[in-house]
Amino acid sequence: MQPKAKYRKDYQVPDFTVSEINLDFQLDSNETIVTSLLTVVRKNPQATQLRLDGHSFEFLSLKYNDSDFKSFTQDKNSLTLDLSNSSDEQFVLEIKTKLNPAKNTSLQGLYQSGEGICTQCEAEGFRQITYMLDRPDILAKYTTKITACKTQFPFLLSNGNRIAQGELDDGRHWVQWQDPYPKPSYLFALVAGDFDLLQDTFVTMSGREVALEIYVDRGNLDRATWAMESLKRAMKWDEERFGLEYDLDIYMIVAVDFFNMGAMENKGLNVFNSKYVLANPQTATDTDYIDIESVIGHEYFHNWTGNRITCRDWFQLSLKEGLTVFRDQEFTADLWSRSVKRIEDVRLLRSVQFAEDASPMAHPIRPEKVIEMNNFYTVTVYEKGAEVIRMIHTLLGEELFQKGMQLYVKENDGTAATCEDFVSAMERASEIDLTQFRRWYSQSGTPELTISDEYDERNYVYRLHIAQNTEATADQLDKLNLHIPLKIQLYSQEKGKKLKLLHKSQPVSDVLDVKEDYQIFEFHNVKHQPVPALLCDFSAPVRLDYNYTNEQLLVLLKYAENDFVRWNTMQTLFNNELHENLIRYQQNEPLQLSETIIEALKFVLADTKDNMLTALMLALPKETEFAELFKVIDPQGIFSAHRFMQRAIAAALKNDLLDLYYKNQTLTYQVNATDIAKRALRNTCLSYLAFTSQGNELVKSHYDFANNMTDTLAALSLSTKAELACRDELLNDFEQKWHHDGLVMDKWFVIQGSRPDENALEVVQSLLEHRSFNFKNPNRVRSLIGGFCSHNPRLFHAIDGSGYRFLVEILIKLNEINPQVGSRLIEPLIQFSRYDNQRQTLMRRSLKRLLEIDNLASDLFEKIDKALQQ
Ligand code: B3K
Ligand code: ZN
Repeated sequence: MQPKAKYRKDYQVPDFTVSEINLDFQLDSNETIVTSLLTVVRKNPQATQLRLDGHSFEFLSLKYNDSDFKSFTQDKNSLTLDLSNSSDEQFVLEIKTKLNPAKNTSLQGLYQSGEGICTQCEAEGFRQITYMLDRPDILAKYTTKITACKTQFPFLLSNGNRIAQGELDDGRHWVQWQDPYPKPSYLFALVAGDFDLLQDTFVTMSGREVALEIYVDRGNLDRATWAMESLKRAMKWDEERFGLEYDLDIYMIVAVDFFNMGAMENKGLNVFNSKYVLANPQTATDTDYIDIESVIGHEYFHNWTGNRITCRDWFQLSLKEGLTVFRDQEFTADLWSRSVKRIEDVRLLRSVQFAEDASPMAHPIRPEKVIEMNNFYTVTVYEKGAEVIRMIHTLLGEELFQKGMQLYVKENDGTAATCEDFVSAMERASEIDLTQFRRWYSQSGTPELTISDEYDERNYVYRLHIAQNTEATADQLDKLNLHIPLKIQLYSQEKGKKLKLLHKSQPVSDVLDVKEDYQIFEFHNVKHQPVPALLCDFSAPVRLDYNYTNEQLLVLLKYAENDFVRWNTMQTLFNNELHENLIRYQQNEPLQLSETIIEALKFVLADTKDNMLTALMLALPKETEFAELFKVIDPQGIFSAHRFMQRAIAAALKNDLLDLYYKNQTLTYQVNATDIAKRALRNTCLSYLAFTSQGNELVKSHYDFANNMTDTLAALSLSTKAELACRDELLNDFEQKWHHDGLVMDKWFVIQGSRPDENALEVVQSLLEHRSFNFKNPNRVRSLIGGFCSHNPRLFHAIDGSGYRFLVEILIKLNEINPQVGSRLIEPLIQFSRYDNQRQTLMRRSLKRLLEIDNLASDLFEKIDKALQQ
């Protein structure tokens, strides 16, 4: 039987709700007994059937107001009570179930992670614990009692406040928790285990003291301090920027090793992938530090945007995710560098989200149709969702945006809301019409702006001709015009001076409201033909087509005030150059490096104002970023053009690069903006130098003298990328030092997966047996297998089909163990329409093989089915 799709348009107000839940867990790794007391309220007096969701447990018993109850039917995923003989407006159900956490490899519901036990209920994991109206618009008050062996599970945690605890004669103990805030079942959490505990406090803006607790595996206490500092920064920032204060007396974070995603915002008890908690200079890179802070912030910010105000149904997921990503982006931007953060976010959006829009999985940020909800925790819902919020912010400005936020919170606190509730609050608070803007919620695809300009030198008039178009996507053929905020600047050709934007003689906004399929914007009193900087700060998630000359690009690179524009200009120069070389490669002509690129890079290297920006501007776009510019991707050609550019730039600028490399040493390791920037710049220089005759010597000594993971990893990764003589020695050394630590080994596995030498697949296959590898751990699987399938495009797409066959074997296994992880890994395979016919045939064949698996999980089915229907 094929899994059934749900549609947004079919939403119905529930007939029943649950006002209170009293849970009792008799916890044991192999046999846990759950007793759930549900206070059910009949909201529709006519309703006689109560359907509860539930699967993957053993059902023991059901009582209705204390009496055994037999009028029900069951199927694989639900239990339906026949209530035609009762007219109670309110009643209590008692449901008993039996679970086996140790056998639950899906990592949803209640499962064992290492020696501990924890839960993951979003989106629909609660129904793997007990029967429940498992939908986000059912808000109930939870009381949870956990009883378990005291030596095995000294800590027993759940949401809210600890209200009672005690010991039993048989060596077990119990703790009871109560969460005063009604919440949907997906925010329920339970954790039991033996941990080291880091404690601190935070005093909120109204003067309340909150206990902060971070639980980590024993021995890891020194790796939790950064997370704690990050949490305090997040709490303070949310008060200062959004006026939002924490509402419980305790905030707990638990780090676990087995986790399907990054982290989970359960009320008062966040469960985190240990990757986003643990850090010290020996084990974590600068990027890890920043990522940890951002994920800690993200989950914390959910307390308001997600928990206090949750989603009416899962189609509204972007209501909480897009908004919370926007908030975490702003948090990082305010604490570190706004432009650097913007550049990084745009890189992700353009490479991964644009690719999703072009794939069979294309969907609007508020999807219309879903088979497996877990498949919709996507870059579209999250990152494009955040871009949509950012556009509202651009249109309204900070002050009106915050006014809109306050109204949104006031109107929706304690409820399950919709995206429309949010937009409507923004609209009413600002009195800015967002009617057309709302289409961003319902329309998928990446819009393209085609821009040309004309200069009327007699009348000093400059005109921009702007056309918008969104191509059909897999899910939606007809596209409407969007309201696109296009931020621009004009620069003078000679001195690169920024010009005032005037209409008649009145100043006009630098944000153009693009709304039609074709519009002309006119600027007056422009004395010379200007150079336009378009889409400053990436003011909308669109592709831009304007035919810049090299001279214009050099003006923007040198003089634009907007950092994003300058970085983006360098990207354009790189992309043009890569493109030309790709064509030369495909036509069997010798590849070459232009004078323009050298001039641009020399300028960048000489600019010492902002090391981090210099590092970002210096780096070539990744192969996967470059690939996104093409309808049909040539992985071998892209690899070769990329490789050529790396070598040619290194050869042409060796002395400048060496000079910067030596100038930017950091002696002690500190996590601050200055030092992070120095390391980034130095390692970017090394990424070119590795490809020179001195490469081996430099990389080897970089590795030997590194006193932190950022530098160690830079060297290790370059030794494989540039296939240096020291490669195997460094890889072995790292393995010897870290094989006991899975998190650190993930870095090594990614490097192995993405190694460019021809036998990479063989290596990856043999590493499936490595002592640090564990097929049941999502982090390991993503590092090694994801490293190969997503970060090694040339070899994954090997023309003999070996990469595809490998992924099929892996997915067959993951379908049994953990389909959610499998469904992430399958992405490169469903994007077959982006490749040549020969590869397409092989990829389709692989998908068809998968479709034949018995018991194909809905996660994989949904993606494969969509892909093959193209
Ligand atoms: N809300 C969770 C993600 C849940 C994913 C379920 N498959 C983490 C987050 O976005 O904060
Ligand atoms: Zn989130």
